[in-house]
Amino acid sequence: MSRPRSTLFSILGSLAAFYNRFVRLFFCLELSAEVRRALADVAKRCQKALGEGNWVPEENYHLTVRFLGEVEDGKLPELLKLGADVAKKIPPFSLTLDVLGGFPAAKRARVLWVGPREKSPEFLRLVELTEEFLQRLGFPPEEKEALPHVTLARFKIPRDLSAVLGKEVPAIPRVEVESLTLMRSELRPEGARYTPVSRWPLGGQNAL
Ligand code: 2AM
Repeated sequence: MSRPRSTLFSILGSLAAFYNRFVRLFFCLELSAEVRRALADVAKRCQKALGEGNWVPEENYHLTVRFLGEVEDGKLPELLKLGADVAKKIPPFSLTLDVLGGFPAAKRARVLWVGPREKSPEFLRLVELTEEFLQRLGFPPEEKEALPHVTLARFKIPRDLSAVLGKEVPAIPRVEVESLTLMRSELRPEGARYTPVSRWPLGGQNAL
């Protein structure tokens, strides 16, 4: 009688091992509680005008540097080294989140975001360096253009965002970027749960 039970356990064990071998990861810049609070106020105003959508919870706001997707956990040590190597080459910088936008287009948007009006050369350098190091590890190149943004909402059916995009964004405290984070993402029915895997301070002796 014990045989079927142990077979079942062994199948379940193998399944668990298989799924545990992959982790969904991305490199990002975390935001202070103060900035996230101000962004939540902006999102609330937009929500009044736009209504239904998947509004990102305040604790999940971040600036993506590079989305990696599902990665075998054996790759973690080299990704941890990569994060440390990239971070020490970029000095701390700051940016102002002062413009709202929509992806892929303002009139049929699937994403409502807030980002900096001015280009951030440091952000671009951070993305380029991460990309360069990832390609050396054999990751396929990222096709999407790097545009610093914080996603406030996602829409299943594309939306016209005209009602909110022309408006001035209420002042959001300047974002002081002092570290790079490797984040784990777990997709759950109630929404994504993000957990920092590691954080590295920017700058240091080799900063560009
Ligand atoms: P987004 O905010 O523009 O949707 C975690 O999912 C982060 O990685 C999000 O900020 C998301 O950007 C970004 N990302 C980039 N490409 C992605 C993809 N193919 N699937 C999920 N998230 C992606």
